[in-house]
Amino acid sequence: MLESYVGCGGGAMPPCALFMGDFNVGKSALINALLRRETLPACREESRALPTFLARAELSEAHFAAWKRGGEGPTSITHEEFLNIRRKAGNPDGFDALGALLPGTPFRSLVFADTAGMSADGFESPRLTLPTPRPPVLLVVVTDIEYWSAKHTMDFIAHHQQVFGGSLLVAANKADHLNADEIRRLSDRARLRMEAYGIRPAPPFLPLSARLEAARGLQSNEYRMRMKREVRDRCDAGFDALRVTLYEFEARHAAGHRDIDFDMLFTMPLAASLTEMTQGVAA
Ligand SMILES: Nc1nc2c(ncn2[C@@H]2O[C@H](COP(=O)(O)OP(=O)(O)OP(=O)(O)O)[C@@H](O)[C@H]2O)c(=O)[nH]1
Ligand SMILES: [Mg+2]
Repeated sequence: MLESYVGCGGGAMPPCALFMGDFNVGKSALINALLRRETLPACREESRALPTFLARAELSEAHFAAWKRGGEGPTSITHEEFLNIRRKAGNPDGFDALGALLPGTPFRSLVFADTAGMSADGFESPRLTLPTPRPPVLLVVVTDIEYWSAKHTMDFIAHHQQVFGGSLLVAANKADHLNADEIRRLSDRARLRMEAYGIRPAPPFLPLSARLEAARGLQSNEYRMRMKREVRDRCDAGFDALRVTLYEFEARHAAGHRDIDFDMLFTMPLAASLTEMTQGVAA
């Protein structure tokens, strides 16, 4: 069970699910699948993603904003500008973070935070520190299930298990690349491997597939149809476990906070921690 927080500011801070992991493992694709819309670019090309915060808002259409530390506050932008700023050359104003307020997404008050791939540009082993009192943040460590036990990933999990006090899970994505036996074998061994590495208690390890999930609601999707039933079932079960964990985390921390706006997104303590971490590594 994931630990609950104490002293999270009288419920004023919205709970947040933070997605971190290597470049190209599917962080953005997972968030898109969870929110059931293609808000974030998910592509093979390496992105220099600024920390990006997404939340639900009672609006008639999606709104996007960019933010600069020490600047005048959020700048309203279009979705196209939002996508462009995520490319390095598309950010001449030097924004530090991006935000999206989306109508009708499944999570009422959980903020989603997307981050840059860790192995990009020497961004190899970031260490995130959280302010005190610890804000309600659940860290989703996203990995490619085939390479999940690489040393830098184990180090990353071991370090952040301490920082997040157990509010951490491993999303082992791209399980659609494996057969059912391989998925089962890797999942069975994951706990032992982490414990042997000194990660105790081992966090939940969820084999899943953002790609299969994105196609789940679609009738007769070719990619899902091609997949062996057992693989599909295991990936769906892993994704359901992720979704349920996020809903539970949201329910535990959502009480009493007000509607989310851009000012709130960009002034969350987590936003400062993430921009400092990103800039510290880039410097
Ligand atoms: N087969 C398969 N491909 C996936 C899956 N999830 C993501 N991908 C693909 O993997 C590539 C990277 O996905 P992204 O979501 O952009 O990965 P990311 O971790 O956000 O990448 P960066 O932001 O560059 O660090 C894209 O081509 C996705 O279509 C999956 O579950 N299965
Ligand atoms: Mg991404």
